[in-house]
Amino acid sequence: MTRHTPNRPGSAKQAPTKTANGPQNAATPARVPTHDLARHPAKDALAWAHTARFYITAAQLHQVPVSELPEVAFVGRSNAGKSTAINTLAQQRQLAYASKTPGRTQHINLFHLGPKAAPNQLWTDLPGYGYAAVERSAKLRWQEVMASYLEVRRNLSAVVQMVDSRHGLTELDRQLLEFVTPRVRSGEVKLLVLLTKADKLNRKEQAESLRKAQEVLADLVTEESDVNITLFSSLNKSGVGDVAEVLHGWAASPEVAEALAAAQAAPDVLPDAWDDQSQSEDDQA
Ligand SMILES: Nc1nc2c(ncn2[C@@H]2O[C@H](COP(=O)(O)OP(=O)(O)O)[C@@H](O)[C@H]2O)c(=O)[nH]1
Ligand SMILES: [Mg+2]
Repeated sequence: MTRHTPNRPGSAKQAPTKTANGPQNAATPARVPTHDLARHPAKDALAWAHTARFYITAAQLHQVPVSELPEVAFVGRSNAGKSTAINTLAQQRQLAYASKTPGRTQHINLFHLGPKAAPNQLWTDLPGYGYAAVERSAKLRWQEVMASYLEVRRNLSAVVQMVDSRHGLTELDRQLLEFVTPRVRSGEVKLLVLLTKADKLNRKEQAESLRKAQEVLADLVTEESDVNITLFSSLNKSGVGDVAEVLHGWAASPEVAEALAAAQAAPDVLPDAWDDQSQSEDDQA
């Protein structure tokens, strides 16, 4: 299972390396204790993903608390397999509500990851879009929630978009991406596209699905951007370890997470300027 960066001829840009637990540079002789050498990044990442716990649910954007934690927004058409993918990544059966009745999860749900005392990432499960039976006014409201969420969340660090590997990126998927395109291109927001339900395709169809998605996303790829695509299956667990590793790589460092937790516990230690700034940005929103 490999991840793919869309068409960048000659690009040296690499997916996150697997040396997050310490450099494994050939020039540096291995003097690390054996237990460190035995660490498996995917295993660590899955253990980390398993810490996901429900934080808050909101019916509207303004109810979502301001946060400085790196936030990963999970988006996708209804029925793309988003809830199942979140549950699979967290290795929990009912973290995100998975349903056979599409279009029902209309709230914004947030989850914390990392140590209890110092969370290091937020996952946000945004309402699925494009469910045919939803009336037009509801669809418009949706788009508004989505657009404003993606625009207003200052701490948005990445978007994980779930796309059914059999259907590829639809018009609605592309419209959603437009809300974040400038920030994806500048590298401010990272993008990871999961081609879900890959178990339903044979090898050839999987390759074709990847190729098509790469073609669509090529437009978002710049020197600064961090755009990845991977086949994913909650059923046979393909891509799960890789995705957990990528998400883990986007978590705040322990130092930052602890500083944020301390600031949360004693808000008055924040410099005044921070308050003023967030106030004025909130007012504009
Ligand atoms: N074969 C297969 N089915 C899946 C997979 N992931 C989800 N599904 C099914 O797709 C349907 C929609 O999944 P759900 O997670 O509720 O989609 P959501 O609307 O995007 O949250 C459900 O019937 C799931 O059982 C997968 O990896 N493989
Ligand atoms: Mg769902």
